[in-house]
Amino acid sequence: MSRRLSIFFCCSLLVSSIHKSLSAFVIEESESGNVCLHAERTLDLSAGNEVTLNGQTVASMIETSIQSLVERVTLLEETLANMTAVQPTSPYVSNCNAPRSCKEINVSGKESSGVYAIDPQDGFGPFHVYCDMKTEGGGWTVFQRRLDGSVNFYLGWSSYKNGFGNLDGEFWLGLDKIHRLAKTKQDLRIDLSDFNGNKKYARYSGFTVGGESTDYLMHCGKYSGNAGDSFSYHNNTKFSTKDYDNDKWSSNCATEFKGAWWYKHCHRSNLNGQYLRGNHSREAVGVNWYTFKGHYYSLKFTEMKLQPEQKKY
Ligand SMILES: [Ca+2]
Repeated sequence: MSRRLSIFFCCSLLVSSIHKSLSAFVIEESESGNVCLHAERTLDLSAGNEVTLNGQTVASMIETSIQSLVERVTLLEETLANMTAVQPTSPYVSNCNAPRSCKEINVSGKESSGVYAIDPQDGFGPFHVYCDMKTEGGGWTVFQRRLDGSVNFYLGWSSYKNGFGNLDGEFWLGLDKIHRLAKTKQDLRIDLSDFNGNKKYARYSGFTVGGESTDYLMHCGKYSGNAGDSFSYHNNTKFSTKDYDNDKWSSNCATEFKGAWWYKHCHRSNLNGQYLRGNHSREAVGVNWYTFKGHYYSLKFTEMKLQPEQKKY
């Protein structure tokens, strides 16, 4: 004896369009265990047989279904045609092979200081920086330089946010980019020279700069070097410009001391101050590093640079 497992109707488009027929199939399992399928009954639709289900002919049910499908496809086509192109949220797709920092470029074998493209791989795209490949092992990304007084540094918030100057000369890289480079702890190195050729430096571990929503809150860690520590005083302060006072003084440090800096109330260093070429009479308005030349001497040369903290490449 065979056992009837199930009965089903098959009315595929193929069957209906080619054979115009409707079949009832039976799956049976024989005593030997073989499963077989055979058409138990086939109705010829093309010959005018009117098979009805729930009072509707099968042919009209298929017709209705196809019509419904056509309407839905038409609606989809119209919707697609009316859609406008949507810009991706990030206009740049990172090149995963691009160097993330001057340190990576240095390690890859480039030993000449100069302008290079780097990409922190954060989805905001590459940009150009000046890489110092000579100082203390090389691979420093420079983000500030004073050199000859050719660039006006007494500028407002948007200028300090976006950067200004020339990477081969005097410049400020911009706080947005500095933040992208210093989201995680960096080594910070500051090189200084006076007009008599004396060179000093200050080094800090754990340098970080927050994003604009934090007003570029800066942290720095342990000092080393020979210029004296004139930056730890500014640890845990926000950036201030002449048009945006985030300092801890009742008045505005940036306008008082003609610069833009992580002022507290107010400063031990003012490397974005006025380029006054050595001694000046008004206190603390020049390119000052208090523990090197005091508050009445404007330095000849400054460079601020960073690289990933104690990272092995
Ligand atoms: Ca203030």
